[in-house]
Amino acid sequence: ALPTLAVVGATGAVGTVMCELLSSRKNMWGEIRLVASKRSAGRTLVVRGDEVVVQELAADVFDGVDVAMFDVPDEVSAEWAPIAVSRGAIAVDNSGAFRMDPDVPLVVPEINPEQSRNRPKGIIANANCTTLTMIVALAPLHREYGLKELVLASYQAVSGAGKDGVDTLLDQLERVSGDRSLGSRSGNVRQAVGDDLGPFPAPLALNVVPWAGSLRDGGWSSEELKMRNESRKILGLPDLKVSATCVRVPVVTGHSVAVHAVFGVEVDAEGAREVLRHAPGVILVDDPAAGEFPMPIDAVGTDPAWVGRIRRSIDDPRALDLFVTGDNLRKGAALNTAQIAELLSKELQAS
Ligand code: 2RA
Repeated sequence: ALPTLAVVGATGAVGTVMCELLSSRKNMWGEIRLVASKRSAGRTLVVRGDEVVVQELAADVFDGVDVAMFDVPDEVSAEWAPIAVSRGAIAVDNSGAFRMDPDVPLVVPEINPEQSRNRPKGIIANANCTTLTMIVALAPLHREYGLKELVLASYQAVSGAGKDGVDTLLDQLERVSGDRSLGSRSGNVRQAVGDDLGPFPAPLALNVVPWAGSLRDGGWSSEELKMRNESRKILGLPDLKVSATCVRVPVVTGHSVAVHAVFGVEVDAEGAREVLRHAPGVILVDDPAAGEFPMPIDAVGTDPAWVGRIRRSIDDPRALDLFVTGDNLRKGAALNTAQIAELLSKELQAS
């Protein structure tokens, strides 16, 4: 029989995309249980064409479940993923709660699928969306040239902060759209936007905000440290030098990263393009003369990492500069989780 799947957080921003993906990908599941907080329990969602009633999160919803996906905040995963495991499920967690735990593999199926079998805690972690956006494109370049250092700047969409982030941006855009005074030097976006900043520390409409996550030592944001620590773990490079600056931009969905990557040997842009043309999960979009570059408006709703603007550094023949864009709710979250769960489904069916 096909394994039973539970989707915890089914009604959230990522959970909604997960339901779409489970309806469109090759079916690897018997029963699919949808689970959410008390507030959303009782709602009906459509998965694989069937109406499914959302159940409230409780220990017994995991009875008989083989694989439980968690698309919920860190503290909910930290509490409930071990409960799912104690009830016999393998947990695939999309929160930050377990990513850096040495006993929890951090799996990207295009890069390190074999690690999904080594799960001493019964938990497999899914990387942060900003890391996932770029890592699928960087891993094949690392295999070819040997990565030494990354200097990164992210351009993160508001849906990374959930539905509240999206509503906040759209409300703010409505408030500024008719205000022609904003075209003059005396225009004041803060005033036009008003007090409701939603989950962000500053207005997102007509602005960019160099901040995502929470404050950590040395002035770094948690999101910047995630890019560093998770890249090191996924690539198996504990000494990789990584400096990231994470920036929120007024885009609904689609995280982008500008990458300066230094390798151990000399590189050339056409060689890198050739590597990326054949890399799984990557689409090369690199024809600036024709106006073709990777952009969120094109990448949204698609599976691959879109890569382009590939240049060899003028000042360092071992360095490449490039731009990557991906759907932060798909490869950045739901898709990668679904791919990990599908590895488990295959494993369970074979055993
Ligand atoms: C963000 N990476 O974009 C976070 C969400 N996991 O806010």
